[in-house]
Amino acid sequence: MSSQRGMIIVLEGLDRVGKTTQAQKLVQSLRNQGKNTELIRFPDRSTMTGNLINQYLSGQTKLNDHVIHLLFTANRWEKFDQMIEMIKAGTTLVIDRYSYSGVAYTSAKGLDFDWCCSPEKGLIKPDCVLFLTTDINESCKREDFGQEIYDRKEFQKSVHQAYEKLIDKTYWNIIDTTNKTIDDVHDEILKAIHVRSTNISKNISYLW
Ligand code: NYM
Ligand code: MG
Repeated sequence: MSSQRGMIIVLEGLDRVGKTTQAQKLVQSLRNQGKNTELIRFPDRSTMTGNLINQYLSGQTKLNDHVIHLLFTANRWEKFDQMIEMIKAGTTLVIDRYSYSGVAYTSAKGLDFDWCCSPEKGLIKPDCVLFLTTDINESCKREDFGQEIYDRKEFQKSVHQAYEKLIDKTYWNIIDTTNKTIDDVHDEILKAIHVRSTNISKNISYLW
């Protein structure tokens, strides 16, 4: 057991903004610094709920908007115990999408914002959220955009507006990636995390 708990870092943002690339690079850099680090991605499509979510996102299965919302949340609760264990053991978690995606994407459909937040209550609160932004006209042109049901430009604009309601400067960093290289964005992320890491509470906090 390590004496210090692991840091919890979440990457958020619209589809094709570069979260997955940055999450992978971040894990590599933190490991190079000698920190035990694990990458977690939501939705985790490998579980039973993840399989249903995948069918929904790919358009194979239709589901009521409330049902799919709760499946995304359940997909996070499935990982809860394991995440607690890892954090307590001193492992840093880099998480590619989390509850903020859940609330932003579902509330962008018109569902009640508070209702969207409520099943997330009790999940682990991250120490830091890195909110990656870019010009939507650019991200919508990127390879693979359009493959899943939420990949429509007008909907992405609504999701962005919903994300804005969630921004909390006390633990969010907005990283504008427009016209920046992957390495520039990576450096900005490392700096942001360094600043946040000096201010981590001993105890784990919970949403919301
Ligand atoms: N998504 C993701 C949600 O609608 N709710 C959630 O809770 C999460 C975690 O799933 N368009 C949406 C956002 C994405 C899609 O994610 C799949 P990704 O990172 O593109 O695989
Ligand atoms: Mg996507």
